[in-house]
Amino acid sequence: MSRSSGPIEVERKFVPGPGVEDHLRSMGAELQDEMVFQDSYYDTPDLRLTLADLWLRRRGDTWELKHPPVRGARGLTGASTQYQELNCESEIRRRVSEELGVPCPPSLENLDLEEFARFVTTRRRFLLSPQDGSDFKAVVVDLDTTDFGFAVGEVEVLVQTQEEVQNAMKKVEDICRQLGVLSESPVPGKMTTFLQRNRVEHYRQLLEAHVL
Ligand code: V4E
Repeated sequence: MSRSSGPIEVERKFVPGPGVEDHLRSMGAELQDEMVFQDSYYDTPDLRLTLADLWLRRRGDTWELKHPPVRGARGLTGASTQYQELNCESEIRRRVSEELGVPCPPSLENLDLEEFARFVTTRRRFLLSPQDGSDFKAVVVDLDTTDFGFAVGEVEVLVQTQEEVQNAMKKVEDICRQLGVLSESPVPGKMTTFLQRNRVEHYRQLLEAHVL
């Protein structure tokens, strides 16, 4: 069993229609939280982090790094994604400096990083409690709208090991099907849309590298 540090987020995005909240409630989902947060994303000037599918951001006051759980692989598989998220600043520094081939600095600010995106998200988070016999603790459904006029939904399950990812993908797909929002091709998220609209060359390079 390959246990990695921190849970693996298995996710599938969807286009939220007007009746999505009613539909979620009819499936037994409950609104858990509504939150507003600002994300700032960082990369080197030559985009080495995002071209390697590493997504470094500050969400509020917290540094977060999303990276594929399998080194060298991509997080996008079919229409689903799997990413591991690090929230510990020292672990993030270690992973980022390793990727850039430089010694681990005392602070992320010592690395030659530039902000390439910043936006505010309003998120309504719904929880689907586990059914009897389910392998998963809970399924989270986030409904996000951004300050650049974009809306997207995400169905997410957390797992601890790579062996559980396949089952989690099936679960996420099943929930999307029940919600009537299943798309066979990946649905663009907030970042993809932000880059497409505001950073065309960065977006083009990520497409060419098969990151998006
Ligand atoms: C991993 C990733 C990016 C970072 C943002 O991740 P995402 O899950 O889209 O955002 P968010 O704010 O909902 O994060 P959460 O709050 O759930 O932690 S930007 C692009 N990627 C890669 C990626 C991809 N290649 N394809 C798809 C469909 N999504 C993301």
